[in-house]
Amino acid sequence: MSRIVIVSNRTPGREPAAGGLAVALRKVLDEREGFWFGWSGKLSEDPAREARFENIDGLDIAQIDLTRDDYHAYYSGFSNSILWPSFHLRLDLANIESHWYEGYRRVNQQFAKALMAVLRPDDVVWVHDYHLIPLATELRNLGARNRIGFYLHIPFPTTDALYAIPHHGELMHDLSRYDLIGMQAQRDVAAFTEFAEHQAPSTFGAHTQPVDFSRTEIEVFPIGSEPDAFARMSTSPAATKMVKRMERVLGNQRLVLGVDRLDYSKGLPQRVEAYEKLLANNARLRRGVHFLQVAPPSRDTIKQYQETSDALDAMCGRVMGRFAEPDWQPLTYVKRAYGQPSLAGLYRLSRAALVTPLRDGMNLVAHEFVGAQNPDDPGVLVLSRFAGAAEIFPDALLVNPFDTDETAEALRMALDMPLNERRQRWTALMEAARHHNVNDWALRFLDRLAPGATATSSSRDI
Ligand code: ADQ
Repeated sequence: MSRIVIVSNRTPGREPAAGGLAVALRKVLDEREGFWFGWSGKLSEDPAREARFENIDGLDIAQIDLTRDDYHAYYSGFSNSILWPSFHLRLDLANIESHWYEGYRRVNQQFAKALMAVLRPDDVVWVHDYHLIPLATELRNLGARNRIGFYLHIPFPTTDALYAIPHHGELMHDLSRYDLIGMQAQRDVAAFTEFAEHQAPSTFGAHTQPVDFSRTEIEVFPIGSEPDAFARMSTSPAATKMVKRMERVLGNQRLVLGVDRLDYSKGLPQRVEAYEKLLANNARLRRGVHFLQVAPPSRDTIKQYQETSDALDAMCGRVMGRFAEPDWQPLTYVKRAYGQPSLAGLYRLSRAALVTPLRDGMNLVAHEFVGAQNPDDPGVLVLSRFAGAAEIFPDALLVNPFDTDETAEALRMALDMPLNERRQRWTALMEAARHHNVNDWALRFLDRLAPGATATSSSRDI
């Protein structure tokens, strides 16, 4: 059996993996020979160009260091200030400094060189996410003929948003050098197909030939979590400890929960505004409900992230000022990360979760929340239509997160929902979460990428 090489921007660290993704890919590498390749997290003025191999808790990892300048242009610059906002249709927040592209390309070349030196001809390479779109091209330029797959964790943009990205023609050429591209949702494959069919024939980039996806297979592979692991974790000692802490504060109040990285794509200020409207429109609910938003800072060297954080501070302050009383607080806002068991406890304790991103590849919090519910008394999922998860969870209360009146009303429905309906909805959600679990996701992608795999009727050759 061929080895599996997983490539991502960052290699997993020593600390326990935060998300299901790292855990699932670890499992793959427990069962198959192979290793995980990526950036070490270290910056150095004169980094070695060869990959360093290390075994961390049973996982074989190969990593390289980067220079501070390259890292800045590649990661904070092109990846997170141009690609991330554009792919999430936030051109107003993009910072189009086209020179960052050179650093982005250079880092992808460094990745390719270091990886090529340790790659065997029959290794299967699985590349993750928007930081590494050019990697297949760079590997192929060095002679790699391996099967190479790419998984996009974030949404694929509309053609207009794509055109706002410097060097988008090159990037589309780069995508066409993969054998298989996986995306989160039908919506993404539709946007991609629109480009591939109508724009690619007239897109050249720096090439004499137009972009041609005829040798690339594209398919939807919705990622998921490990819902049964979350179910177990939700009654673990660490979860119970967190639940007890919260219960002391809550008394008879019902908990409404939000859990997100602090990112403008997650719709946090809009969510707080919706909660404000809930309290304004339903005086009877005041003192009987408490909103807890957990949002650890991320990418906080980027100005747009600091501004989102400030906007959220202001919104929370406004709601406190408007509704708090000496003996009642309408909300708590916590800017830090918690371990998965503590989160699982919070998910289980809450009567409703607000998962309302303005746009999201999938959104794993939705999956984790479903997994952690008590089947006898489950909470309600209020979910954005613009998360990939909306395709998986039609039984959630789906909302337009830009419409804060609608979100407020959905939250009211969630809080008033009779037990019977909550159970019915949750049963359907749990079935979907199990069906789309992260372990099957990884195996399905690797099956399709395996040498000699043939297209299924659900896949789309373009
Ligand atoms: P993210 O944008 O990071 O991921 P998401 O899918 O919600 O978004 O995953 C976040 C993960 O971080 C979850 O596992 C969650 O438990 C964890 N997390 C969030 N807040 C936390 C906190 N306060 N403490 C501890 N853990 C916390 C990108 C895409 C998504 C896509 C995933 C996976 O943007 O759309 O679903 O990749 O493909």
